[in-house]
Amino acid sequence: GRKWTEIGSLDAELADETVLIRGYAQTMRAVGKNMSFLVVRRSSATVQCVLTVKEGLVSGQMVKFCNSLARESMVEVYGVVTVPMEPIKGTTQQVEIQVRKLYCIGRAVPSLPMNIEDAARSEEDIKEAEKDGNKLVRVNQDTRLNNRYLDLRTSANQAIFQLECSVEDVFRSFLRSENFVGIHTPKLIAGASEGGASVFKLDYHGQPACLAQSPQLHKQMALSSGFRRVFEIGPVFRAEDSNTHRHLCEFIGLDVEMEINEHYFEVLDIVDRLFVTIFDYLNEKCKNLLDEINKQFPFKPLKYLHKTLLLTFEEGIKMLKDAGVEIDPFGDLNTESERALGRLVFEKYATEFYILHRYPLAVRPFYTMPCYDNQLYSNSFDVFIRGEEIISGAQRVHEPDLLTARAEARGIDVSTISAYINSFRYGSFPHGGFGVGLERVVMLFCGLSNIRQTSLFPRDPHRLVP
Ligand code: ATP
Ligand code: AMO
Repeated sequence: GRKWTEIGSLDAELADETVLIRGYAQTMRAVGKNMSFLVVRRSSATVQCVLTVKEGLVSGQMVKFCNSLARESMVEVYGVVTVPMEPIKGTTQQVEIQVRKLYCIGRAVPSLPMNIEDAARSEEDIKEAEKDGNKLVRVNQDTRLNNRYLDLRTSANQAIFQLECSVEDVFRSFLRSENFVGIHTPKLIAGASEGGASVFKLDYHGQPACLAQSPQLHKQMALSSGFRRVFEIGPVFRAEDSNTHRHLCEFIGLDVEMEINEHYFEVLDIVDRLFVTIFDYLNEKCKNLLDEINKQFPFKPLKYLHKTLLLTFEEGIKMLKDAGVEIDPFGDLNTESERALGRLVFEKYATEFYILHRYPLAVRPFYTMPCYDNQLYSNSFDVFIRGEEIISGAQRVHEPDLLTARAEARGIDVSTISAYINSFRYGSFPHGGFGVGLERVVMLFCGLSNIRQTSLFPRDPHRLVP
């Protein structure tokens, strides 16, 4: 039979064996009429295939066929593995294939909208080449996103989405080990769950409806239904109306909701152990992926403490004030002050991951529990990586009359959330939780500059295709 082999597993141990590989024809280099070098790529692995008429291995026709292939065509190569005398430059695998047969099973168009080699180049390499007077092609973000299925073929991009999957895996397995149950809440709902502004409205069989801005109402109703600890991994929709580097109109939310016995610190303890577990896993088990990402997008490893730093909002405000940043002690932090605080925290505590809690009640959603000792503050928190928010969370108001009053005070039409409020009228218990933006976690862990890089087919205000 034929021996199918992954390009990534081709090594000297397979010397003299006949193998069959499948991959993208990355480059073809003709040497005279009788010889050609073909580099074939799959995922992040590349191998050099040699076609030569000399020893009668292939026909001149076959060499010609190889040279006429369009880049990125899908090919199958049947041949013998050899180990060259000299180390091979430019491919990941340190063996070659002496080609016997070459088939093209999926032709690419002759002129690509972007070359994968161009798309895979680091900014550093481009600048380095420019110093020497060589102008290399820089592929801009619109070209990348318009041709995302090509852009995603680069090694760094392949690695980013494998890493993202690992974050999901660890999120799930950690929470399962802590007795959380995974749930799926509806994405078609009757009203806004996070306030009105950024909601996608639609028609639901003649009735007005919304795409869920979060699983907030239903994850809490799951607790009203007797579940004590739940999590969800699912899409979240926000009709963001401006373009930023960290907002998408559709993102993947990692949500948690849990019973509280005595204090919302029980929720913070889950955040702490969950994220330390995720970061440790990425650093220990995903080294190859991080290396691949680093080659194109160099970044310093995230600095985090084994016990996550916990700061109160008041302490944060004081740090900012002491550093001369003008700030409203009962207002929300803006992007700039969040970044500034991130830098101050790093200088003082040597961590780029921390929890800021006890936010002013006025800047938090209506369902947030006020602090018992001071109603100006709330049992709420945000979590930051490298000075940018990845998580919001809080203890919730589980007392239906207070919840109604808080919603009304925010101008929310209570009739649209009566099922949610009523769910707390049948025996409720203290609870809290949080929501994480998956794309932000991967973006910030890897020090990437734009959230579109960590969304497979990003949705922003200007992009609904592909
Ligand atoms: P969350 O949804 O938890 O609020 P977020 O990261 O969007 O997460 P916001 O509280 O909405 O955070 O915003 C924090 C700051 O980010 C705002 O004060 C504002 O400066 C900035 N910001 C938020 N949304 C936008 C936007 N669409 N365009 C530009 N800046 C924004
Ligand atoms: P919040 O609105 O802060 O909280 O969202 C939670 C987390 O989701 C991510 N996020 C986004 N990611 C990409 N694009 C966006 N437009 C976007 N908006 C938010 C952020 C943010 O920290 N119901 C609460 C959570 C809770 O209290 O349980 C909520 O939705 O990483």
